[in-house]
Amino acid sequence: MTNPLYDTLFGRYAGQDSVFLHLPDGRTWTHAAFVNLAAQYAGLLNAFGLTAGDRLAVQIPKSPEALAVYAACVQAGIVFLPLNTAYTPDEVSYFVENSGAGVVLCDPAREGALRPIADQFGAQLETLGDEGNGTFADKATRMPAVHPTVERTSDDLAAFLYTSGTTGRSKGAMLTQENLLSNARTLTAAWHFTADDVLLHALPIFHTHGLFVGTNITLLAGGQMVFLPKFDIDALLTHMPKSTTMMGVPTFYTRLLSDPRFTKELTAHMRLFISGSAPLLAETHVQFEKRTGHRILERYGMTETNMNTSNPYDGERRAGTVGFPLSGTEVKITDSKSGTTLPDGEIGQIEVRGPNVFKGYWQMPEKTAEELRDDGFFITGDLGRFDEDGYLHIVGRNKDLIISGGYNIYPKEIELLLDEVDGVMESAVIGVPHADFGETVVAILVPENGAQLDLDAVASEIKPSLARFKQPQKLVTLSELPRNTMGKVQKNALRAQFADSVPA
Ligand code: MLC
Ligand code: AMP
Repeated sequence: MTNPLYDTLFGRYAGQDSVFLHLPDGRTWTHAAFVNLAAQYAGLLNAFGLTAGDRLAVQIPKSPEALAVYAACVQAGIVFLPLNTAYTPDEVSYFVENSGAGVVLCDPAREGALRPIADQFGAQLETLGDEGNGTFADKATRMPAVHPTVERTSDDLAAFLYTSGTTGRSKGAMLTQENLLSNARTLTAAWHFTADDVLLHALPIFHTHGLFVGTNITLLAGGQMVFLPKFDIDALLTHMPKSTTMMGVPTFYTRLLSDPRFTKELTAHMRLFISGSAPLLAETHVQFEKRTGHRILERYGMTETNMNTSNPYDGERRAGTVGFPLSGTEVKITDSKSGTTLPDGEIGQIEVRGPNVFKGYWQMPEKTAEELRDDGFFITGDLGRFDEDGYLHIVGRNKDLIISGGYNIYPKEIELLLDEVDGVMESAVIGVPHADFGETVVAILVPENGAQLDLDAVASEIKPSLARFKQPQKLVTLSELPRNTMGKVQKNALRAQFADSVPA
């Protein structure tokens, strides 16, 4: 093999007229059409001057063409760097600068906003829209539908996925071909994916869940996807009867349950529902089984590690747990101070090791050293315990993180912006329970002596720098923040005080 990830997921489909994608408008894409387009894109990226190891930053709407950009990068050995479509230009600017991306690919609608950023950092800007339109698509039509696959080894980089940090600065998690391939192989086997499967795909393709877990497994198994542009309850209900599997964040499941059209009959053709990226309430699990007869299979993963644990396909899927370590992945619970392994049953930090674990953070050796031990164990920042039957329970987080509808939000990033606002002395950002998103963002502000804060004005001021999903749903003022004897802000106390402050 010359390029393990490309050969295994994409190259094998050259010339094959089997169906790969179903679109909501009834159109289909064959595997051959998909890999041909990817080859044209790979050729074009090379023609732009990008070669193996260079970075391509993409902020584009979900479409088959967008997925083909990923395949093209793998074929050309270019590092694929997908970005949340909700990020503002301010946010995108950081990723372009930090990654040193040579080309930025964006939605035609954002060309005006992103061109100055691309120019500033010496990157070429091209566009790709949700209908396969744009400058990139136009230029690609002139490229041949075959392209020489660049030789890569398993240890070469395939993608950078940025993940925020507790310092407020995002870190580029460097994922190798082996990280992605080993996890796809493990999950395909663990979840019994085959060529008969049709995955109902409504997740975004700029994160691990929708990009790697969903698509890599489908490609490896030779299955098909109903490829929806986003979560849309009507579309999900329409396409579920011809699907066999679905992957979603817990919000998908609570929204389905709140719709009376979602019935047992509608799920008759489905064999598996998988949940992850945020905690699934045991109550949701129970209600789902009552309504459909299906027990949701919950698994646990991260950007840096792909998937680590999963409830069993056969055997008890235990509500409120994330199951057992996946084959080839070691999971241990350690004391956060000493790092020693704790006996089963005790709560500690979750550490993982295996071929799924990333190579480190791009150009941040100190951050890498803090979280990735010399012996290969990665300190996840999650807290958990194994029960007497070996199921892993996630009981909390050692990191200051909010997960809203499956998107991670680091309070520090928002606090740094709030602290800059005139009249704000300091701030604390917390997550509070939310029926739809699981958690949502509340900002607590301490005004400077004598200052009167206009909370709407504060919200407007930070708006340009923050994606909509990160913006506080509520801002409140307090005369001071609760602190412990060490002077550390007691976020637990704030979370208790403001628990009911945001209605669903
Ligand atoms: C959208 N909005 C959100 C939001 N998503 N607000 C908070 N949290 C979210 N997650 C806001 C929008 O800005 C908008 O605000 C309003 O909600 C409606 O927008 P929308 O586009 O219609 O939202 P909707 O389609 O309803 O999206 C909700 C969602 C989506 C839950 C379907 O967020 C989603 O697909 N989440 C999946 C995230 C994911 O893939 N995570 C995996 C990470 S990988 P307004 O005010 O303008 O109306 C990972 C590793 C692992 O964690 O283990 O998998
Ligand atoms: P991300 O950085 O987006 O990859 O998010 C990873 C984080 O999501 C993990 O560290 C966990 O905190 C959380 N997570 C993922 N899956 C689950 C799950 N099934 N239950 C609870 N938390 C989860």
